[in-house]
Amino acid sequence: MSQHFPKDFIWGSATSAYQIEGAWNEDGKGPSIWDVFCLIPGKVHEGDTGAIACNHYHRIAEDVALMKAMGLKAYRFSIAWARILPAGRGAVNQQGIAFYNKLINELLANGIQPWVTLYHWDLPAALEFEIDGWLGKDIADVFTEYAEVCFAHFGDRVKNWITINEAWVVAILGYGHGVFAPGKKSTDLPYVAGHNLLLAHAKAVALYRTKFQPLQLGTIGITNNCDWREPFTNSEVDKAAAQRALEFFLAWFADPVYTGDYPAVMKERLGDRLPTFTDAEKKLLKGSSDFFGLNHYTTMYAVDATNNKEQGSVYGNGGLSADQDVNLSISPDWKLTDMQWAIVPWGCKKLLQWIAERYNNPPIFITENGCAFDDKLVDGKVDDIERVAFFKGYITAIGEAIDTGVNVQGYFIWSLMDNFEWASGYAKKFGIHYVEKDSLNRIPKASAIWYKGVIDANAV
Ligand code: PNW
Repeated sequence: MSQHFPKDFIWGSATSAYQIEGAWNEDGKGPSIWDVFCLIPGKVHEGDTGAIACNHYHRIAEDVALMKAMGLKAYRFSIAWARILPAGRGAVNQQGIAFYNKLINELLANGIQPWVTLYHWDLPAALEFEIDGWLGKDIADVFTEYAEVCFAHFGDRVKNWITINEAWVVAILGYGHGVFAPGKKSTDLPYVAGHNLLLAHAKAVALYRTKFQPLQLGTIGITNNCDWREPFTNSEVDKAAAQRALEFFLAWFADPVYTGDYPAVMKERLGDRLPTFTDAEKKLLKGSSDFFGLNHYTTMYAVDATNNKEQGSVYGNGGLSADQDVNLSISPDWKLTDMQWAIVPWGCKKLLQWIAERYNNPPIFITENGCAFDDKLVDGKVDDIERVAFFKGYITAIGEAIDTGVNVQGYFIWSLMDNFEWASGYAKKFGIHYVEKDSLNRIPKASAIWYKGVIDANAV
């Protein structure tokens, strides 16, 4: 499998601040919407919170040592906005700056490239109260101020920036289904939040490009998530349904970044529920990503639901389905992870080809791919056969996509360590190293050893 990968392919692993750091109110950090959301009864499985999580805040040295032992060349993490700006804007918390300086320096000292996400869902709570979070008209500018603080303090050493992680999840799960912070349930607000997330991305990139990139010489982009949608039959209506589902999922956020505007199908179906960009905003958006960041986990079949609205009106894993008239399903033959996400490596290959075709073969970095399975200890180690099989399947499929000309340049496993899985709490385990919700254990997994083998085999 290894022969498909270019020699300078980036092999890494990823995490996010709220899911691993803990130290939720230490050293001057302000509360985020996830700190608050977790305290609301019924929102998170068994009332779990990220207050301690993997305690990464206090374990930088040993966690970076684990990365080094695994042979990682790159580590994707996110900055907790409220550690840097406790009230979301205004005064900078120097202890927050010091924490990320220490992490970045430790990574570089160990030959690991930092890939930094500015926003992985932990909005400072002050901004939710004061300016209505991602619904507020000023949020894009406030995000850009925060981004500037990060570029100014870390950009001398950080050369890979990701503005927003998964705007789809923020918009649909945070403002549509209400299952993620800030917990709003609405059919219209996801499109408003999504609009502001895109503008925040574009403004931060414009600032980086004018003020920092010429000297710092880094790259900047956005990471979107998308499943593959396979037409359930060969009928024209099902093929169109699958295409529509992908446009409502991925093109919603990728078209503006590559073409300057939303997909036609969204404009037609949503009418004035979809905000519009001014000409200046279109210009700012078009070409605003140096690379295509993709998080990919699973595949579903798509069926046209135009004449079957009672099923289509239930939202599924694809957004607000009533807007799309698409019904989703999975094959009983597909194996599932413990998240109940189907394991379909060929879906990953098809999605990569779809992106290459629609967006003129951009450099793609898979910034997340992975699976949840319970850990069974054998002689003190996790013999995670299913996870090894998952990675073999997906990495082989990615290699095949590269063979057909798709420009994939990197792959980050989700996640470096098992962590706080948002509304699912600690119930489902991801990643390479196993962490008890309140203990300090990191136990090696067979998949980590296997992944090291892949990295070594592809070493430059
Ligand atoms: C991503 N969905 O979340 C996030 O970037 C990670 O923080 C998270 O731990 C990981 O994937 C695993 O869930 C998603 O409903 C959450 O389609 C939900 C969905 C997709 C991605």
